[in-house]
Amino acid sequence: MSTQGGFIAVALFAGALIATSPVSAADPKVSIERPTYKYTLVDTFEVKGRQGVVSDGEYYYVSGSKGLYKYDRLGNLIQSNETPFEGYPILVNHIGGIDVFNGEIFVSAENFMDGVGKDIQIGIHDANTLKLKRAFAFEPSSGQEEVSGICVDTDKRTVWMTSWVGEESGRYIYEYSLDTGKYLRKVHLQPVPQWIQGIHYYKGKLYVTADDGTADLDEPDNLYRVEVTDKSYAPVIREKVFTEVKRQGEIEAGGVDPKTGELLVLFNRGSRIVLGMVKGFYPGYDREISEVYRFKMEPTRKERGAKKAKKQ
Ligand SMILES: [Ca+2]
Ligand SMILES: [Ca+2]
Repeated sequence: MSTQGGFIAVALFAGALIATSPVSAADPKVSIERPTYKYTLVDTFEVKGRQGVVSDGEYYYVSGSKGLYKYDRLGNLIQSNETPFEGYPILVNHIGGIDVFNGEIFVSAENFMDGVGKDIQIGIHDANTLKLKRAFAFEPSSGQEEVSGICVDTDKRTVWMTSWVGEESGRYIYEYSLDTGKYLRKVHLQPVPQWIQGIHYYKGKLYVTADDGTADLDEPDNLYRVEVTDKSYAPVIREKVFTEVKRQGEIEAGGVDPKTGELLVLFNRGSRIVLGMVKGFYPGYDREISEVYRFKMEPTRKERGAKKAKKQ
């Protein structure tokens, strides 16, 4: 019986290898077509900012289009910076997603006007004061025309940025040196998620959130995993469909809490968004509600291994 089971398992595994080989040349042992984690909703809490959320394990940091906010573990607002653009070397008026690393908040900042971002900068703020410490300008020759999200690859010490503006700009994610701010390269997403709003790095992988579900039609937004290597392109795999939200709206940026291993994602609901701008509200709403959703993450591969171990 066990031999037969083993034979079937081997045959299935071989089948999986054949099926995935054209897209998993980087590591043929791993099927890249499946989600890496299973996500279970824990709870939600309302916040002031509408752009992104991250955690350093001690606090939650939230970005608004024109503000930075710090919340304690219970979801109480404990600090705000509503003049976050003070000190930027080039004028900016818009913040997208953020990340936090080593006591510093990495802010995706730009001068956003008429659907296009100009003078993109990586603003590095003190996590204690929320004030700007230093800023790096982006490289215009990269072709990036807007910045919606940012994250730090803490292993490679690089910074990644995304573009919400599509076409050529939105087809890539853009990598910079964490230490010098130097532009390194852009990586072509295959396929390209629509309306990318955020990016985060966790345990060797990059993930992007995409506002690709149409709220008017009750379509959910999605999280995608990007399998980056040293190649100029990277396969994109759907990691999660956000069907649990209270009302379909706009997904924004998120990240993983390093202490709890929970996925944090910011969602906006209630407002009708036309071309990136709030244009009135849905029935039953007189304001836009921004909430952080917390999801428990369990590795899908380990889970299968654990179940097998129990049976034996
Ligand atoms: Ca955004
Ligand atoms: Ca949406």
